[in-house]
Amino acid sequence: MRVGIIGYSGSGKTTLFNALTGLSAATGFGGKGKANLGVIKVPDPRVVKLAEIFKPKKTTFSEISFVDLPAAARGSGETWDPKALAELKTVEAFVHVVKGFDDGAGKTDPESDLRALEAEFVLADLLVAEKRIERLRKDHSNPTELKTLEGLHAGLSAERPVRDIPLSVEDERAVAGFKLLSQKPILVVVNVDESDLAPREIPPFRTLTLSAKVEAEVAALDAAERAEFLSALGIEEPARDRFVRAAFALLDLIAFLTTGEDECRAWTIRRGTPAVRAAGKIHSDIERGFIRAEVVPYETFIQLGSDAKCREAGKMRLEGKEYVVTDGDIIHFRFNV
Ligand SMILES: Nc1nc2c(ncn2[C@@H]2O[C@H](COP(=O)(O)OP(=O)(O)OP(=O)(O)O)[C@@H](O)[C@H]2O)c(=O)[nH]1
Ligand SMILES: [Mg+2]
Repeated sequence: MRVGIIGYSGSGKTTLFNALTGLSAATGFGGKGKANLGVIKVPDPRVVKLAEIFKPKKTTFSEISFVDLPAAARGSGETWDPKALAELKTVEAFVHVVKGFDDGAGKTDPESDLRALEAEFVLADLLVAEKRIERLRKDHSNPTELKTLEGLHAGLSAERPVRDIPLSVEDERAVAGFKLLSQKPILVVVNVDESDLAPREIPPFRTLTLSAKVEAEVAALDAAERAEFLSALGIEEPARDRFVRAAFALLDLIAFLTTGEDECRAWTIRRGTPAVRAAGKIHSDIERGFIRAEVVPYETFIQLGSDAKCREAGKMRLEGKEYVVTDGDIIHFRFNV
């Protein structure tokens, strides 16, 4: 999963990036810094446990990669340069950091910052739609796409983000290639002062309230110090763990597991993915040559202790291509190429 960290300059994007990745990228550049790239492993105790049982050569967790781009200040017109915009198009979701701490530079208003940047994205998408509509009206090459885009244009003109405009499956297909900014799912992080960590809500967004500055300090500590520091501050769980859960819920992601002496591994997929597609996550050959999936839920496997015991007990199910994978399924794919 690739996530873009967005928000106005000084909202704390790079500070959050450091808190999530444990890296120490330089903060406070005001739109002149470099993009930061980082990857985290998704904590999954099931993978740890399976690795204890199988003692595999390799243990692999799911990963989330982050892109943190410097932004311009609010109200400066263009928040990102074209290169940054192109970068933003490549991510699957946004983490939108809004400033909720007081740095002495005047009143902070997380909600209006959020709406202002949303409006910039809506405008950027509107321009994309307009350009394409103009072209399609001239060359009549695709009446279906034109109709879709006109509908989209009407919504965007009324300041609605694409994600709030109902689209048919065909509409979705027609606009997918544009990678519209206001279509991407958003997780809002309200970056507050450590003295007031009370959760803020900004409907209808999924919101995490945290102090990026404190969390970045937390991330830099070793495990023993960390627990002490967190409890002293009354923080139950580090930002990274809260973040991963929220991101999975936002994108409706689940994990299935594969085991063996070579590798124990978690794979991230969208809820509702059929077995044959899940197989394709591992390798296109397994998707193409899919015969069946042998499935046992993680909990059952742990109770019984081995694949052989699961088979004996009749708990290893044989499933076909269309089987909908559920969270925690341990799967062995049978395939033929
Ligand atoms: N008091 C306080 N300061 C913070 C907090 N989070 C970030 N800062 C400070 O705000 C300044 C800007 O933070 P950055 O993380 O660099 O902000 P940014 O969003 O990456 O800014 P650009 O890269 O310019 O777009 C830094 O000096 C941070 O130390 C916070 O929770 N509390
Ligand atoms: Mg920054």
